[in-house]
Amino acid sequence: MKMIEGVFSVSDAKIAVIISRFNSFINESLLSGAVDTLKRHGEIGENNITVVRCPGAVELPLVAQKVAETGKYDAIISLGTVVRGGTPHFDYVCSECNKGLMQVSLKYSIPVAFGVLTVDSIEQAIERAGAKAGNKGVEAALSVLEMIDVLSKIDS
Ligand code: INI
Repeated sequence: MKMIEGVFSVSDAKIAVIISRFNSFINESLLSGAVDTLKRHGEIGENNITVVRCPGAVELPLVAQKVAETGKYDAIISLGTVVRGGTPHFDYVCSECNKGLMQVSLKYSIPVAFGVLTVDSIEQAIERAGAKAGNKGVEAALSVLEMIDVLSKIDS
């Protein structure tokens, strides 16, 4: 049996982290978690990490597409927070953001992690941004590290 699986240390990889400004106080914690994970688990140097900011979760797919088009990055981590309100707006924002990011990943064959919190309340967001329910930015970073390695092993 042949098994292909990824490890987390991909020190030569170039990563773009795209982060939305909406609910920025939560997103900054996701960013800290993601960058810390890229450095300590991925052994990636600061020079190989680029952070790009955009207004909201709706804009993440277009930014991801522009970043992917450059061909300069091995993976993209998208970070944001969408909090449910009293209207269907939440559903549109989440679904368009998620679909758009997935399209970029498949079109350019690079990992695009969905580090976007989709929650019912700010409390739930805080819990998932470094408190009792972990940190979605860490999870997103670990996923791209593993994916970069497994995709390169499939190629070789
Ligand atoms: N953007 C978010 O990232 N999170 C939200 O919770 C949110 N809400 O609730 O409206 C949100 N809206 C802005 C949206 O992402 C776009 O920036 C805006 O619609 C302009 O295109």
